[in-house]
Amino acid sequence: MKTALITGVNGQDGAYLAELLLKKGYRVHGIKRRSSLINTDRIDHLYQDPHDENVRFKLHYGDMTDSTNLIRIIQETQPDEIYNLAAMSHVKVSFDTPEYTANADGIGTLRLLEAIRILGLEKKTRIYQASTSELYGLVQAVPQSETTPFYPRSPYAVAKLYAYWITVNYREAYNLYACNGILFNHESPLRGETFVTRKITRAVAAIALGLQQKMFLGNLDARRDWGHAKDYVRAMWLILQQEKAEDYVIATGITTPVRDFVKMAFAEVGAEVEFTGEGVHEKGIIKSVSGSDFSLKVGQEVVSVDPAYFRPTEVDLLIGDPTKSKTKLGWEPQYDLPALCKEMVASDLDIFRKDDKTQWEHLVG
Ligand code: NDP
Ligand code: GDR
Repeated sequence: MKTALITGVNGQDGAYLAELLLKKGYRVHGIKRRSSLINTDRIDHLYQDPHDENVRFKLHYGDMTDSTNLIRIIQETQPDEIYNLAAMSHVKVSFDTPEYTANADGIGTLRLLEAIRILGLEKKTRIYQASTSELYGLVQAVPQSETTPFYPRSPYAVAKLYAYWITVNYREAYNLYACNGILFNHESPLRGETFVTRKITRAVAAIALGLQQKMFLGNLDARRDWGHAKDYVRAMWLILQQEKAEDYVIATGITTPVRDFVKMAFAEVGAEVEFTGEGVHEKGIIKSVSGSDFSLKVGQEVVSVDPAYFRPTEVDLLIGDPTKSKTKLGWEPQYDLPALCKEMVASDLDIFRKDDKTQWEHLVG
C-alpha cells in the first residue's frame, strides 16, 4: 500500500485528491492548520475513526511556516508521495499579506524539500509542487506552455515562482523526484467562495432565489482558462507516476472572459444577461427570463463593478497549451466549462435551498 501526504488537504484540491488516492488504495495523511472553528467540511465524508487500526485517512495539525512540524510529520508518515497543495492561494489577498504569502507559499516549499533531504528520503519520496499559470502573469506569448517565459504579477505569483525554481533546483542538485504541475485555473462546487467563478455561481443562486439583489465584481475583461478540479487532481497523480520527474502544464486550451462566465451562470437559471456601459460604470442587466422558477425580473441590475476588486497589477489573459500532458501523461479533461458551470450553479442552488433563509437574509444584509 502506497502512502501519500497532502498539505492543504482541506482545500478544494486537497479534498478531491484525498478522495482519488483513497479510491486508488493509498494510505493518505493530510496536514491541516489549527483553526478556531472546524473547517473540514470538504473532507468530512472521508473521515475515518482514528481508533480503527486499519484507518487509511489521517489528519495531522501542521503549518507550512513551521519546519519542525513538517519534518516530524514526514518522519512519522514516511510518505512515498507528497503533494504540496497548501498555500495562501488568493491572488488579491497576497497584495495585503505579501510577507506571509512568501513564507507559506515560497519558503514553505523549501521546508518540505529540505525535510526530505534531512530525513534521507531522497530515494523514497516523490514530491509534487502546486505551481500555477499565475507564473506567466504579464503576457509574453500565448498559448502558454512549459517553455513560455514567466513574468509574475502579484506577491502570490512571485512566491510561487520561488517555489517553482526551488523544486527544479532540488531535482537537479539532489536527484529528487520533484515535479511542478503548472495548473491553470480549476474550479468546482468546492471552490472557495471568494474566487470569481464560485462568487458568481453563489450570487446567481442567491439572486435567483430572491435572497440577494445583485453582485459586485472587479475586472470583467480578465480571461481565464478554466477547468474542473476533479480533472486536475488526476493530472497531479499522473505526474508523480512517470519514470522521469518533469514539469507539466495542465489546462483546457480554451479561454473565457469573466463577463461570459457571468452570462453562462445566469443562463442556468433561465436569465439572459446583457452588459452595458464601460469600465467602472459597466452593469449586467437581465434582458429576458424564461420559465418562472425563480424570482428574476427583466431590467433587474444583477452585476455592478466595484473597483475594490481590481488588483494593483492584473493578469489579463491565460490560455494554456496542454500538448505535453496530453501526449506524455495521456491526460484528457472530462469536463468542459458549460458542464462545470452547470454543476456549480446547481450545487449553490441546493445549498441555499437547504439553508435557513431567514439566517441568510441576515448575513447578506
Ligand atoms: P485552497 O485555497 O482551496 O486551499 C489551500 C489549502 O492550503 C487550504 O487547506 C488551506 O488551509 C491551506 N493552507 C493555507 N496556508 C497554509 C499554511 N500556512 N499551512 C498549512 N496549510 C495552509 O486552494 P486550492 O485547493 O484551490 O489550490 C491548491 C494549491 O494549488 C494551492 O497551492 C494553489 O496556490 C495552487 N493552485 C490552484 C489553482 C486553482 O485554480 N485552484 C491553480 C494553480 C495552482 P485553510 O483551509 O486553513 O485556509
Ligand atoms: P485567480 O482567480 O486570480 O486567477 O487565481 P480569481 O478567481 O480570484 O480571479 C480570476 C479573475 O477574475 C477577476 N475578477 C475577480 N476575482 C475575484 N476573486 N473576485 C471578483 O469579484 C472578481 N471580479 C473579477 C480577477 O481580477 C482575475 O482576473 C486563481 C487561484 O486559485 C490561484 O491560487 C491560482 O494559482 C490561479 O487561479 C491559477
